[in-house]
Amino acid sequence: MATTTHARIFDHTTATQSLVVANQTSDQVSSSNTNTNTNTNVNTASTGTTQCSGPTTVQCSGGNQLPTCTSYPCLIFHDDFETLNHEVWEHEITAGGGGNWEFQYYTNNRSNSYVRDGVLYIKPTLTSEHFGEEFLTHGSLELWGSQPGDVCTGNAFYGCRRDGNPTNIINPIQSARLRSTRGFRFKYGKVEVEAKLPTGDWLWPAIWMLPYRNAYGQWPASGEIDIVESRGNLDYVDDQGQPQGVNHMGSTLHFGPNYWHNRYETAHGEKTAASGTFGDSFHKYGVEWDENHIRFTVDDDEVLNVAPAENFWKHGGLDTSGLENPWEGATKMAPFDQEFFLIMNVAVGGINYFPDTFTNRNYPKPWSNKSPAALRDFWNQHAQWYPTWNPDKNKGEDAAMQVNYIKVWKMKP
Ligand SMILES: [Ca+2]
Repeated sequence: MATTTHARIFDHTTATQSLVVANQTSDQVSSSNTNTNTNTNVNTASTGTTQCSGPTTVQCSGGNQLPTCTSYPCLIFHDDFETLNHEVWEHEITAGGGGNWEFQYYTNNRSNSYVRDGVLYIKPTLTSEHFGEEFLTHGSLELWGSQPGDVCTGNAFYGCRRDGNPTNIINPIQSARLRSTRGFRFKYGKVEVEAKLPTGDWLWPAIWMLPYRNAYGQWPASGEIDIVESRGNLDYVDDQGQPQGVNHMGSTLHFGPNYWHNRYETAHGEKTAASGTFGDSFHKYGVEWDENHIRFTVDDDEVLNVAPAENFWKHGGLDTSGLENPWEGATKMAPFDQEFFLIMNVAVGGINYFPDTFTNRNYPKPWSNKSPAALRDFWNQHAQWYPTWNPDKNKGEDAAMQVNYIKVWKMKP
């Protein structure tokens, strides 16, 4: 199951730019016994001087003040997406993506992220539709910004400015990535997300979590919790012929003392949809996380359960590595014993998540992960992949990740 597809190791031979530290994944799945409409369990956020946000988001903005819990399970976060709450969700603005040289850039507009009828849409579109095709090869994508609402959020991987030329074109896809860094973060509890994943070749949706503070150092030493990731491809299989497209999903923990010793292979699970796909209807992704284990589910079926016998250093077989243990003296769940925040995004392509060894049955993969011009190679074949996004049907929303709600409960004091 664990394939090299999840490797975040940057291949230096392909690099036209500098070494990348990747983070792109997502998801948590969890389970269960909570009624999906547990408004009865909502604990009212304490008022005082803190201004609390609207009724659909049980969360005080600014400072991450959680509601006071008096009974358990205690709903500490609930976004039903009746509105797009910018106090909770910050849009990332960057062309650097998740460090996998993906083909999208992230922007903050209501074409790529919006709510309608209680559903959040994250919809990728073509950059050429906004700026013209000439822009890709001769334009400059300048994201540095100057106002609080438009400053670039990540310059890693040339994220704040890119200049196009015929070989190194500007990211041909616009998309969105939202994070709750300012508005909501938590340690231990249960997460439930109801979402419909995007359908369309080379789409890479993710619902995931990163540490609020890097208490144990840089990625992946402080961990990454991927609730759900998928590939939107219509007909895509791995080297064993097993499904790897939109009918398939995965959950993963990333952890290790450094970039080269990420032991995600020991904390990764996958599921194929029993029928249909994860893109043709809403599914429930869950995470149960406490001081002993972290467990992921889809529609209450277990995807992955990681319960380290002693700690993550031993769980990952790192005790024989000869390296320094960044979690020395910490709890057995370290690095997953700190506050994490939520992230939702739709990435496209890149050079790590779509292995060259997998087979796209409808037409060959347009780019090689070793190509120095993967963006160009991908874009040049858009007559093949873009129709699979169904841009002219259903407002193009088949290619959008759709999130109906996110709920987080604290399960005990
Ligand atoms: Ca909703």
